[in-house]
Amino acid sequence: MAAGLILMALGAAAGPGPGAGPGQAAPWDFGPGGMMGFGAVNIGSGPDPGSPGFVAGTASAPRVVRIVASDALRFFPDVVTVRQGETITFEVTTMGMSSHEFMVGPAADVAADTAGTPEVADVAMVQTKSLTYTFSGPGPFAFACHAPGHYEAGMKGTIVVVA
Ligand SMILES: [Cu+2]
Repeated sequence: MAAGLILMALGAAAGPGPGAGPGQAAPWDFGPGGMMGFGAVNIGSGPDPGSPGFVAGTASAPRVVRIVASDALRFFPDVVTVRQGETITFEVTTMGMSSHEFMVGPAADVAADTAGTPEVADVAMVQTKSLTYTFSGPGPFAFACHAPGHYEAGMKGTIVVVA
């Protein structure tokens, strides 16, 4: 049943964008592990701010948001909504052959690849790395991959901050 729900979620979420085709193994399907809460193996990452069941992430209990990095040089999702002040743990999984980076922080620093901006690097095929970040202030915040050529190809995402 859980697997069916996951497949439905994937089908609804993946849409026509870059991602796994039908029948393709999904790297975030880690098998019969978690079904609820932080152990959930669905890309939907749980309710967004404003949705029923939303629970804001805190420093001691960050909200987990799953991100897939693809060979199409895109992140999925490429828009993440957070509540101002929330602490998020991004679980970044590479789906495809190329390795990616995931940088998150103030949009200007992310765009400029400023040294010291939080990031994880060398996320290789079917590997997952996590990065926890607290969205203090109204932003703007963003995320990006600065592997050579990737950002220029459009491998970036937007953080929407809600009050
Ligand atoms: Cu990349």
